[in-house]
Amino acid sequence: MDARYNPRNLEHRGLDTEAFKRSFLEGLVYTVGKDSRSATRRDWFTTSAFAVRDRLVDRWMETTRNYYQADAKRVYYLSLEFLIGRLMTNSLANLGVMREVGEALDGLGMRLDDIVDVEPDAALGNGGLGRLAACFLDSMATLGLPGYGYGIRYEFGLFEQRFEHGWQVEHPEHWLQFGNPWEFPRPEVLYPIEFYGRVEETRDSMGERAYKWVDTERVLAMAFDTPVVGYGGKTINTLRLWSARATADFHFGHFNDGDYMKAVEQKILSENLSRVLYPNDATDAGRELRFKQEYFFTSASLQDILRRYTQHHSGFDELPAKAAIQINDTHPAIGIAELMRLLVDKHALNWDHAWDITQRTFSYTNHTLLPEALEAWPVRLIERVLPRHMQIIYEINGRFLQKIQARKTVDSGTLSRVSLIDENGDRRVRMGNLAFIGSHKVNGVAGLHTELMKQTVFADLHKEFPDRINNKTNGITPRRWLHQSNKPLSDLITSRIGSGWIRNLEELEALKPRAEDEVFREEFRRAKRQNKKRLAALIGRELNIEISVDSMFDVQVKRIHEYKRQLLNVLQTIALYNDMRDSQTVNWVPVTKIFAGKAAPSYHMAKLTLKLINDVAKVVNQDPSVRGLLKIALLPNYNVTLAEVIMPAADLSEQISTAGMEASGTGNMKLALNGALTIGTLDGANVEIREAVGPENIFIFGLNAEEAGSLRHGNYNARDVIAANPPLKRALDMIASGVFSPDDPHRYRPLIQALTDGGDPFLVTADFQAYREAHEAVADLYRNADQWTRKAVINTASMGWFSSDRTIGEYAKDIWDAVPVLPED
Ligand code: B1N
Repeated sequence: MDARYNPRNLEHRGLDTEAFKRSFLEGLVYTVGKDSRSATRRDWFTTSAFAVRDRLVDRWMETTRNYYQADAKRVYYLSLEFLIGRLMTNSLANLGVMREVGEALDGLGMRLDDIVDVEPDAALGNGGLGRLAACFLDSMATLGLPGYGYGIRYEFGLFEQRFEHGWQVEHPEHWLQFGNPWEFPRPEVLYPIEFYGRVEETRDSMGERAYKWVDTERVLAMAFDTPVVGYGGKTINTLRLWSARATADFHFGHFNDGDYMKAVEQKILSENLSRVLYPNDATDAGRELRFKQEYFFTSASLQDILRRYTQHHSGFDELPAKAAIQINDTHPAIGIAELMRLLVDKHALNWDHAWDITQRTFSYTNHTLLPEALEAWPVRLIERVLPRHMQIIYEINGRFLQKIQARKTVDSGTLSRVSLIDENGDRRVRMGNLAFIGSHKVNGVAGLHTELMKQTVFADLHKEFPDRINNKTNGITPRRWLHQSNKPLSDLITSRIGSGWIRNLEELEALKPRAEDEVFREEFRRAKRQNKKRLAALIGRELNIEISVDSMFDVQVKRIHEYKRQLLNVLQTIALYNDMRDSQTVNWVPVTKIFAGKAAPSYHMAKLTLKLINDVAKVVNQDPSVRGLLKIALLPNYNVTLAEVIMPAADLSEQISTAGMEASGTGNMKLALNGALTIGTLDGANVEIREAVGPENIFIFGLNAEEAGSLRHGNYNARDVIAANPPLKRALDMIASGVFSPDDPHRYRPLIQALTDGGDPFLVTADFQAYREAHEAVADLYRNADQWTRKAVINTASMGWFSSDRTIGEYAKDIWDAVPVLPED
């Protein structure tokens, strides 16, 4: 008998109700240190989480052993963000013990729902990019791929949003305050990370030039591991997050006795590196601390990856065959220079050899084409913070430009555009170009986005390396976004087609004929209604707004950004409000407009948009002349947990970005999977959603990317368009004259001016009429509940391809060359 499997432990950690009950009672006393009389809900949550965690550990270690025994190729997903959310329901559902744990708690007089509700969100991300990384972890574990997530253990996650007098106010999100039962601190897994200092040129034993980075400041990166449970609980992977620790000897030697306090102060400051997540989504913060965060976690991860590799391999020739490193946007792109430094300076490989290994190991995902989001760090900053890396970047660039120059197709304009250094203005390093050049594959996140990458930011590089760019349309995990969050629909689906869809979402296809099944449609509607009731209750509690579950739930939830055009939605809402007041006899479809989303704290236009939504809501919600037909709810603090309540309850999904600007979107997929119909532009993955569900089951409107591009670059005149559209003009005049802000009539001048003097760069006015007509078509369809449900069913049934399992399968095959390692039995 293997010593690892202690039968007493197995009995102790059984998966049946009684075993959980025993663990809970024991854990409450001996792990949490409370008796059942004084235990709070949080104590019960902690107790339950530890009991569940105990049941992961054996399989977790087994997964690690299996990878090691197979000498499997590992996939490393480096991401500055992982937007995980809560883990209790996820762990229980993926382990398959939801019922048992629920019963065990019942037996102790507790309700699972109450316990789940005290868990804070792990909000270590801003939006889609971070959530995608979390979905990918779930899919890698479910598919049995040896995938590791690497990131930062931020002490403060994305800020908590509250509204005070309608304005967004940010509060710190101290998610670790009461401890985190899911993580395992690894104080022995510690790597030094160096900053500043200078480079000394020396000669090695062969008389070759060599470089030493000296007089640096050091910080330590300490690992915290969180198990990532695949569906079925067979494979359990690892998310390793780095936390900054001061070195033990931090500058104490440099100070005299009198400076002791100063030394302690310095020590504390050095731990700021992992203190807080930058709250900008699709914009570049451009601050030194951010750059240091990027290097901090990338260097720690690379050191860890090389340590794991060199334990069992000699030389580095096999690194590309044993490790695939995916960099999530350019945030970890400094890793390309870092791996070169480690291979050349520390392990004495020659440059060409090291470059070949680096390029074959790295691959890069681009998530945005917005110019303000493309990272470009000032040369002067890199020179100061990472002087050796700046030399390496120059060397990469010199050799690269020389090679390119040798090709006769290249002119000087091309050379200056593909260079790693942007010489216009203060000199900057183009991190996108570095990531492109240092990778064997570069991908976009939806078909249109990938095509636009080829035509715009990477046009020159694409011409030189036509096989490098490829598309990997995003996906979402069906475990969290249907199985766990929408029990009514999930149970209904399983009752008809079995539960295979949870692993193989394409099986939803079998639901398509059910669109014609009257009984199924009725049950589908009932499931939606149940979800709408739950959301209506939440809106009642949070906002004290009474909404009808019979109204159409029209939902726009995502970060607030001009390109996402929440303003277009608000203008249509005001126009509808006017229509409802003007025409009292029309049989209007009752509508509830539901908004949620955070604005970057320094993004004034986005914050003003939130205030506008709240101001309009205040007027509309209490106006008796609309007879309750229109309600507006802006829910505070949009996060994963709130999304899990909103997605299942939506009737209509708003995906209305200016065409060409939303790289993919993933909320669009979550909503359609849960049976919402989409109203949207031909942008991002909406294009592919239309192909999947069929053009008759989606409301596409407005300019396409090409038209939007030429309008933006031509002389578009928003003023003429406004003047020619009375409902639009009226809505704008109401905002501009203070109808919604009588206390400050000019409050919204910046928003109005952006549309008029500003030339309306996001083409809100250009798409307004088409958007309004699309909404009229939506309302007409909603009047016919049966027709609506038919299309909703087809939406759910057609979303199989948007599983992140499909996305990850494509990455594994086309980019990583990685295969699953499945446990025996
Ligand atoms: O990445 C998502 C896409 O679905 C969205 O369309 C896209 O907007 C989003 C800098 C970003 N792109 N860029 C970012 C986030 C944080 C940051 O500091 C940029 N996020 C996206 C997943 O592919």
